[in-house]
Amino acid sequence: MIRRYRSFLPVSDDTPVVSLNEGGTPLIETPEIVSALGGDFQLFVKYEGLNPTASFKDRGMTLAVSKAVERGARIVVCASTGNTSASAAAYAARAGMRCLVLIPEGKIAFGKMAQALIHGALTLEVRGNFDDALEIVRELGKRDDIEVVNSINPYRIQGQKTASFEVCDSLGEAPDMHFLPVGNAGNITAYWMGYKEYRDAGNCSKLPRMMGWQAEGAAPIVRGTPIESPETVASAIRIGNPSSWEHAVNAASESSGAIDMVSDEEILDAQRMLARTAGIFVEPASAAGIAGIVKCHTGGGIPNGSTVVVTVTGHGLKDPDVAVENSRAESIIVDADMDSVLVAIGLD
Ligand code: AN7
Repeated sequence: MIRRYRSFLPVSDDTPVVSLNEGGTPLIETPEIVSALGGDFQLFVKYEGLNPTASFKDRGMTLAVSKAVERGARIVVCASTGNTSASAAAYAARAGMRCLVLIPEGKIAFGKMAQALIHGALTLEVRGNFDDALEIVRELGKRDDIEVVNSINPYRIQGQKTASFEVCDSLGEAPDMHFLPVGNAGNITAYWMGYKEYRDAGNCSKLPRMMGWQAEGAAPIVRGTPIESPETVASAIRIGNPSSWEHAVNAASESSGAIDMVSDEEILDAQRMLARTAGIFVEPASAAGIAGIVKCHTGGGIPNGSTVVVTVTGHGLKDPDVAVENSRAESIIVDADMDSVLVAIGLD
């Protein structure tokens, strides 16, 4: 990814590129979703769960870790709701660096915990939330041998902006509207930066309206005040005081977009709907953008004929516990004979 968009990124020939072949994720047209909503627009899903560690974080991590190696840092550190830690752990392993992750105790999805542990990151569960963990990480970052790879690291945002380049390259133009979930607000900041740079370079001629979505129980930007104890089923965006708050607000206002919120129920309905209607499995936080499309369309907010892109940020397999529960389905145990199977499927 760094090699492909090198001229837009802060790298030189001397930067040692640490990569797992991230980026190049599919942009999938989903007319079945639009039909289900009774809409009249074109919808494309940018499936970021198909990155090497199954979330969009890899785009920023390849650059942040490459630059850390370049400057001679020895330890990669982050606070995380799960995906940043998974990505940091993998890229640190690739770079031969140590990795320390601070996660909120008991509040990250099972798959993400598996990733931090299997890649060998020293994993601390903090008795507190993401915001508490990030405070500590900011302090740790004052040490010279430590590289903080949260999105307060500007290379993270620089790397993540490549997703908007890919959207424009696929469509041949920027979309009219771009939906995505908002947690710490780095990604909406990155996309907006990317779209503007691509337009300035003459690679697209317009800019999309940026439509960011928080979960109702963790919607500090929408409510205009930090949330002390954020709560949502979408654990990835359970964040009460986003680092890139101002940038997110600017992206929404400069683009005539919005930052709004959806309920946990709307998020779970959207996760199920996307899986059953389009065959795309995403984690709950990623479904917030889909829920945002449903809400926006219902309110008449998507003009007919629009080209709409939604970034689904993380793979559904990250959070199997929520998925099984949200499926509202159960497997049936049967004896290993034809009669039992026929009875179970109602064909006896
Ligand atoms: C799947 O991993 O903050 O608004 O520590 O994992 O750029 O923060 C994750 C965030 C959306 C929100 N979707 O993105 C972390 C972390 C998924 C995420 C977001 C996250 P930002």
